[in-house]
Amino acid sequence: MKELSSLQIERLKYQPKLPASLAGGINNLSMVEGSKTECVKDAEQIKELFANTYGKPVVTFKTTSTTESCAKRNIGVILSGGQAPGGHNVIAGLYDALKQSNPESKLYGFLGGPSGIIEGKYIEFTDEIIDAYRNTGGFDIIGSGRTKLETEEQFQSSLKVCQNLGITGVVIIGGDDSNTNAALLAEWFVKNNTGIQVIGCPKTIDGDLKNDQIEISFGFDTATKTYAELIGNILRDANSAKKYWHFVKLMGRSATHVGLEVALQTQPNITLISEEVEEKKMSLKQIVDYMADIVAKRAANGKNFGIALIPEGLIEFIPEFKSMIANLNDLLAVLEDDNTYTYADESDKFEIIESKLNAQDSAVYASLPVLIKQQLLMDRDPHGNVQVSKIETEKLLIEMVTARLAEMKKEGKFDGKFSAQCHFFGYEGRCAFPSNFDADYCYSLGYNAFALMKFGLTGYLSSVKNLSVPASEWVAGGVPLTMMMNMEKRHGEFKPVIKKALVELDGPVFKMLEANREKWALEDKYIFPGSIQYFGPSCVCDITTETLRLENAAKLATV
Ligand code: FBP
Repeated sequence: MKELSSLQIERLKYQPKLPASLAGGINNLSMVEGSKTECVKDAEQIKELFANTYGKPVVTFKTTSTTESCAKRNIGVILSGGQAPGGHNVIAGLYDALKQSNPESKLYGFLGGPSGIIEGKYIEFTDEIIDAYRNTGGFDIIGSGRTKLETEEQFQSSLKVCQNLGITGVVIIGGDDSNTNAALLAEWFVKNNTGIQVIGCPKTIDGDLKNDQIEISFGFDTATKTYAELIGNILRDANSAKKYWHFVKLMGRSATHVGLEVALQTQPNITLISEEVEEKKMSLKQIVDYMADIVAKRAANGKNFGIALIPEGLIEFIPEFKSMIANLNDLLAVLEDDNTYTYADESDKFEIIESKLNAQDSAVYASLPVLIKQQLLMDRDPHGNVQVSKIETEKLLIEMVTARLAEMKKEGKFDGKFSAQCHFFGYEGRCAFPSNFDADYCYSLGYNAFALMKFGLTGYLSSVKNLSVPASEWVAGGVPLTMMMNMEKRHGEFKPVIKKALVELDGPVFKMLEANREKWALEDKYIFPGSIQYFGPSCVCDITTETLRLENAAKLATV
């Protein structure tokens, strides 16, 4: 019996590329410091909360001819939050850098996410373990989790675990919430003179952990290519059978970077962008009218088929829902703590909720189908986020578009057929074999994370920039986590958090969609990207995303 597929065997052998500044080896590096930094907003509060780690400079690395090895060190690593292709390569890069700096050094992997460091559950990595996971998708090497790391007790237990293992550095691989925790842990470790450094690595397929210093989070490249392949296949199917409308919800909890990227790669008939919905204050009815109008126009041209991309987080951006969900979050937190409430049955629960919300929010909640009402009451994730992956917006929209088209039929404005299929693409892309881009980027991020530790830094995010050019020209360095922070309301309280990067409506990526979507709605300009290629010509194996290409081209144009 085969134990590995041919692709698995070949991918294990792939040697990820490093930026030239790191390729000279971990022992031949020098660090260049930039000027002091400020956070994005709420400087007073952030400065006070991060008195020891605030305002540090951005740094970059250069190769030097002077060789300097390191004393033996023990480092721990955590995978945190949702899976993203390339996580194993971050660990491989970190491991290789650590062992190159001193073969006696040890890397420990905390199991099951941040809870691993709190509860002292870990493994020690060996060459054998690392070699079995090089260039593979998934986080199964040590598992992941969404435990928040923020209380004094959790920090105390983490300290004990680190001290028992002789750990002097922790790398947290995560998204905005997990890196917020990394910043809190870094600050606490410095404040308590523990000598333990904390470095973050930017992970999330959502692509919303980015700023001037972080061009993209890892996993976005592979996940969007995976979804684009699937959407391309569905476009072909729709264009062949010519009988279905496909409503596809795409992952990306808040921002619509995934939907936007996939739209540019495939050119579907409808692409909803949450940020635009919010900016234009579009109601659910207006969104439905917009979609029904395109369905009717295509039907008038004899096309009773098409494809619509719906962002996972849409519901939270529709103004009437945004307010209702925010108040519902606060209400659910209160009801959870107040055990005087018991519910006879589900409809009793809905009634209590409706009676406790203000009139406007109550009306919005009451107007929803039971399925969506139930889904909105599901547990929040540990960071207080609604689990939008469980809210079937695609079904809600199909139901509402069907109803609107029935009305239009009566008004003589629609004379076609509307038969819809729904899909949700999210988990399909989070553990794919990392593309060459993600394999290289992740390995570099991990390698670079150790370089930041080597130079004694803490409270930094590993940063590798200049990503639209060949890997050898990438720029490796670090950016202080506090630089990305502001204060936001979570679980009813204002907390320091890393600001999410939403789609910029005046940015080049959205502008590209805006300039083309009318044409794509009616004329069929579908593109079929096919599957990710790992071996073959560079023009198909090493291409990155349209998002990165357009954003970096715009940056260059303004220089
Ligand atoms: P991260 O922000 O932790 O990377 O996770 C993002 C995400 O993939 C979202 O796109 C999605 O809404 C969510 O995870 C799903 O979470 P879960 O894996 O807990 O179902």
